[in-house]
Amino acid sequence: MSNPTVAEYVLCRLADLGISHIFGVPGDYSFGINDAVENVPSLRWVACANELNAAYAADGYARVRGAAILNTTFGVGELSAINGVMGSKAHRLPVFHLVGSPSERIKYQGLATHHNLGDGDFGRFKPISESACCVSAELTPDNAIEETERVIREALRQSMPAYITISELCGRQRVIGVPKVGVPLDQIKRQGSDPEELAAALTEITNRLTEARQPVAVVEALVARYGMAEEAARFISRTNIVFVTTPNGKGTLDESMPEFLGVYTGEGSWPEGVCDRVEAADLVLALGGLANVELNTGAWSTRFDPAKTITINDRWVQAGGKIFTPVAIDDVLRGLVERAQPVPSVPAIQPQAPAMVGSPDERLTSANLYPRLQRMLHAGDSLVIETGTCMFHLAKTLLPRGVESHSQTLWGSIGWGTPAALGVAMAKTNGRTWLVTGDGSHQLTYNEIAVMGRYGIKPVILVLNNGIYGVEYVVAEPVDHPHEYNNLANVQYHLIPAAMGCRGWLARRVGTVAELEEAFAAISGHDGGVYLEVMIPPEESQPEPAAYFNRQYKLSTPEPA
Ligand SMILES: Cc1ncc(C[n+]2csc(CCOP(=O)(O)OP(=O)(O)O)c2C)c(N)n1
Ligand SMILES: [Mg+2]
Repeated sequence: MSNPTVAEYVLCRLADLGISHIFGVPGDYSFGINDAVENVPSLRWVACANELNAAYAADGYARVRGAAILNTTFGVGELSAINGVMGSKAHRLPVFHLVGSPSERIKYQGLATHHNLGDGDFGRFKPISESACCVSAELTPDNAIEETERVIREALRQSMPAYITISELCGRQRVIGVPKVGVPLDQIKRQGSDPEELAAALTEITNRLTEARQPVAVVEALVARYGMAEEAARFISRTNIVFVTTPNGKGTLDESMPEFLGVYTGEGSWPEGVCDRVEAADLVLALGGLANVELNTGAWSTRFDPAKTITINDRWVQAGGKIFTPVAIDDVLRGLVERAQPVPSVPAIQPQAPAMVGSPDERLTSANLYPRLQRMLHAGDSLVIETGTCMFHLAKTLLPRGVESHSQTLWGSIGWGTPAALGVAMAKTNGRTWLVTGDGSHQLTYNEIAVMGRYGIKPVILVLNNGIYGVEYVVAEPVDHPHEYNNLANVQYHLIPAAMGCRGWLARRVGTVAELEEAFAAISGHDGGVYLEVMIPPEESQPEPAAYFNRQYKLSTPEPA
């Protein structure tokens, strides 16, 4: 049997990882890759509305499957995807970005083509696209087998995107050499450890845990990126160490675990008592590092004493001034599970589901919406949380047993949520995908609803219609007039699914508690997509005091001593 083409080969190798969908927009120069998808039976093409949406969808997919494939065309396509791919880099997701480029027969003659500046320079976009990735390769028939192995290995090792460019000509030519067959992602050892360093790191951590009277673990999303969420849960159950997540780590571990205290984000922590409890700990074990950015730390109000903190990063452990490296996060967590001994039990804080408030005829508000939403989530469901006011409310909402959540607490690119929900839903094998998004964010990418309808995806979408970029009002400097730039176009959101060709969707506008409850009752027995336009009063988004604005953006000249 003849060898596969270069494009078929790389697609097969990526599919071996357990990826079964490819998100993208076709285009000249990329047809070699587009056509190859049709020859790889285990891969399904997902035709996204635009390249940025495709990148966001791949990001969502990689959060569930561990890796994803994105395909765009030269210049115009790849540049449109960059914001999304950069977000995947920030959130440590191995997204393989395949880009088709002009044939060597064009490049070698220096012919000018479209999707370029008319000067025959074909090297302009590669460095730009590469900057959103941790590794790159230009595949040819001669190097495809070796280069594909290198790129996959490095993207998985660093858990970051990879840029793979294939010319239209090379994509259609057969690989030279003996093709390799890969294994699923969860069977791959992604990073190695130095045995002495690992032993020393494990001894340091276990000794410090034995001495500690009041230890606490802080869980970050990176644990899940290396497929270690279950191992972290096992460690917590065996030691009974109490734990918190950060907003960025929320949904990584089951919030119904008895050891779960809440979400630690400095002064914005939830529930009451969590901040003091974390800051009083004599040992903080940070599983998966700490995303030390203002969105994740209550505007840098978290307090971690380096002398009392041990941080388990992707490939190194820090205990005060001691650095252990290279030690892979999976080796460290497995080692800790083996050595686990119960730590002193201290009274845990029991976070509660938000209280039910609001009578049937009351207008909807955040206060009466989130408790009802919380009670609709069931084991196996995933919750996608867009950046905006909903992110702050949902960080403080207890996730029921078996519910995971995803957000972009670091990159924070609005519009991510809608396509990411498509990716999450496609990657999942059971449970519903819920999306909570503000109206402003949704306007950036709502054309992806048509893609959901086309592929029969059945998410539950809540669009919070306050008519404004609400969170921008909250964090903008208080002034005596509304900012025109924070006001939105008056969209009839609940009409979108029908206009976008979504069949069998339940789409409604809800403005009162009774209307919301009725819609939620209808959802339970509904086998189809759900789209609720939830009317939220714009008055909820009151500006924070000027002092907050200054703390967040640090604009005032500091008081000299
Ligand atoms: C791509 C991008 N553009 C602009 C911003 C700045 N931004 C952050 S939040 C936000 C408003 C979100 O408004 P909406 O989705 O309506 O949610 P709300 O806060 O009103 O609930 C904006 C414009 C951003 N984060 N990302
Ligand atoms: Mg809004």
